[in-house]
Amino acid sequence: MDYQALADKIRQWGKELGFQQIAIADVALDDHEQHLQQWLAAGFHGEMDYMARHGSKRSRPQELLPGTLRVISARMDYLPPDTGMVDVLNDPTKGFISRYTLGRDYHKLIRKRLAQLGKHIEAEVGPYGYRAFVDSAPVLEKALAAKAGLGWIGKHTLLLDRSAGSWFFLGEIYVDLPLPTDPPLSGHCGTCTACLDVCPTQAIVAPYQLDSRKCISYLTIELHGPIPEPLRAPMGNRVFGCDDCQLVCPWNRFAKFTQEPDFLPRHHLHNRSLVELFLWDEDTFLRNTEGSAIRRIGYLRWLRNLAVGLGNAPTSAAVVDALKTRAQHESELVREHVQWALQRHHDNPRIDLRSE
Ligand code: B12
Ligand code: SF4
Repeated sequence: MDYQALADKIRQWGKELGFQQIAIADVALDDHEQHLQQWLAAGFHGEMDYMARHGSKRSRPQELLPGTLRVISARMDYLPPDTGMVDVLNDPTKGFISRYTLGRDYHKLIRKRLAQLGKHIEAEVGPYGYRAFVDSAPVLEKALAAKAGLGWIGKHTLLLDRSAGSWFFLGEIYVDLPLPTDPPLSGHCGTCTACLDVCPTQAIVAPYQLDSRKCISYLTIELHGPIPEPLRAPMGNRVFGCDDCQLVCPWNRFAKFTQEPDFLPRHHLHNRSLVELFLWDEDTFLRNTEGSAIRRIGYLRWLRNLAVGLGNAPTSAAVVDALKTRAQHESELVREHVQWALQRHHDNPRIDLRSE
């Protein structure tokens, strides 16, 4: 079997399936395994028990899928053409939703395409051992992609490439084929610390080290209970995920727009006022988030996040009235965040300076 020719075909099929880049690595992740263990030992995973649960399976692909020799990593860009996202972030009356969730949930779409790629390979080589993943199993996706040369891990801990920036998803196929591997890239963060400096909650505690417990993405998506009070004010109007460390990264000037219509922002999620989003009843929430990753957090955590956003919004009758509609909410989680927000408007009313 000419594995070099097969690797070239895999790249070509990948492009035809809508991936911007495909690259191949072996399965030795020794350095990353050490980093992962240190990260877990420091407790930086917070409540994400699944990050610690699988022993060494996450850093040893051959333990997750016995027989695995190579990992094919794939990149799919999700940056939507400019839709005034920065304006939304800078408008404290609006709810900021991070770019990766404005469109359809990426998991299904990418997994389906990877499964198709797996089938193409099968048609060429006959039955072989493989499995496709998109953030769906204990897989060290960034480390594998970095090893394959899809980019380097930046100081904000995301995978980053000189010509692609970081606005992309990763997915991979574990295979038992001895394909030729691609070389890793060297890092190009240099002395830049823009992502560390901009992070509203100082979650990037040192270059390449993220304390998830402080990251707004974790607080709004992964955390189940109350958001620690000292972190609520710095969250501003970020109600689902956070993009600040990517928005400020100079390499993202070179990022390309997505070619996937499914990743384009949906009108009922993007550029909406916090008040409007907060007043959705549960049926409206379920309807408007159908097919979106936002649905995964459920209605109560959605209200929790929005209550924090409203607590940080300029004081107005509309904001206070909206909060009051949920002051007696049956959920303690929601009630407590609403109380916090109302108290802020009571103790420290804020004027919207933009309208002066
Ligand atoms: C857990 C998780 C999170 C957590 C923790 C993030 C993190 N840094 O790990 C939280 C909830 C905070 C999160 C947030 C986000 N996430 Co997330 N997340 C994951 C997940 C499930 C696992 C990541 C992981 O393995 N973490 C473990 C720790 C140890 O990784 P780490 O801190 O990066 O450390 C590694 C390296 O940096 C290196 N390292 C550590 N120390 C050092 C020191 C030096 C000197 C060096 C050189 C290297 C090094 O070794 C470690 C092991 O590889 C992956 C999917 C997957 N299965 O891989 C998606 C994933 C990383 N997330 C993704 C996205 C899009 C996001 C958000 C942008 C979403 C948003 N807009 O809100 C934010 C970005 C926040 C940020 N700055 O990272 C994408 C990233 C794509 C990309 N371009 O890199 C992924 C790959 C999902 C996907 N399939 O596309 N996420
Ligand atoms: S996603 Fe936001 S909160 Fe998390 S590290 Fe980046 S800038 Fe900080």
